[in-house]
Amino acid sequence: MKAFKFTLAAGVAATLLAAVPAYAQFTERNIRLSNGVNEDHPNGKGVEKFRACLTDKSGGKLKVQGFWGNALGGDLQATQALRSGTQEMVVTSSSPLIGILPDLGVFDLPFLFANEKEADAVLDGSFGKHIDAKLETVGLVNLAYWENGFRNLTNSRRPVEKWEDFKGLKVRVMQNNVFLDTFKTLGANAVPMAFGEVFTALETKAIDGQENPFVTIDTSKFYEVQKYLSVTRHAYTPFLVLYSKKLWDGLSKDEQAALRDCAVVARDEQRKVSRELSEASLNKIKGEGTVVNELNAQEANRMREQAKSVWEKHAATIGPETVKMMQDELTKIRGK
Ligand code: KDG
Repeated sequence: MKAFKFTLAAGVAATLLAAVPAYAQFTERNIRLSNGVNEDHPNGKGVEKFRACLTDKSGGKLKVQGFWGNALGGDLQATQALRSGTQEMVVTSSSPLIGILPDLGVFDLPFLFANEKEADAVLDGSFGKHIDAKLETVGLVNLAYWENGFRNLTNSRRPVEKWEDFKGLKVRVMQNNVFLDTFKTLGANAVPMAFGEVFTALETKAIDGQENPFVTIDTSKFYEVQKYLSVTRHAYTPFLVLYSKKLWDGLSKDEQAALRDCAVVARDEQRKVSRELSEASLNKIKGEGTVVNELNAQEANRMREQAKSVWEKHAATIGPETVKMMQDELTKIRGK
């Protein structure tokens, strides 16, 4: 029996190693990758695909250890750990990082993208590379853009059917001045707060509402403490798949290439799962008793008009070159 087990193990090892070209340079590494969301969020499938791809390319030498639900700290705290070289990776929203790189605020401009197709084209094209280059100057290597998604409002007090209904609602927003201003401009009492504190703040009624994509409202169970969901699609936030540049610079070219390739393979899986789960999450939220309303086209346009002033106000802090580049890219994609 022992001989059989040895032969089997040797066979598996040989298969794994056969997948790796003899000349490839890989070192045994444990890559700690943290998320603010829970593992049943589409990021769970993304990390699974990323891990399997790296195992295949490195013969099992590059291992990914996933941490969920802010186990290694919130988005900003984990990102700072990357910059100091004490953690390898984080999958984080771009929004909490604008204090590190103001240009990231461009993604928070209200009603920027009309649909996922536009978002993918901008993020995976020259504009995404423009942001990637800037991220490297602040110690962060972005391997790919995954999907956080279109954001919608939940609250415990009333349906929001027109922008005036925001008045007096205490709404948690990400720690980001563009979001803060957007919700203040809509009349809400905006409260910046780290993601990990949101559920308790909603449960204790310290805040009335929050805003996130359906899959996050589902997998973070916000529906348990939110009576109303209003489909506003007021912003689309990407996830950055970041590697510590301090640690990246110590990797071989083969390891860097494998990480980049696998983050893109995993991106396509994560987006696919995110878009498949989105509808299912909305139905689940409805099934749990949350009252869902969709803004009609006229009220959605009025909300867009009301939030327009945020663009002018923040263009200077985000960076006029970055805002113009985004606008030019969208004009090109829309064929206008
Ligand atoms: O780590 C990712 C989460 O923190 C992400 O869901 C951030 O959308 C976000 C929020 O509302 O903070």
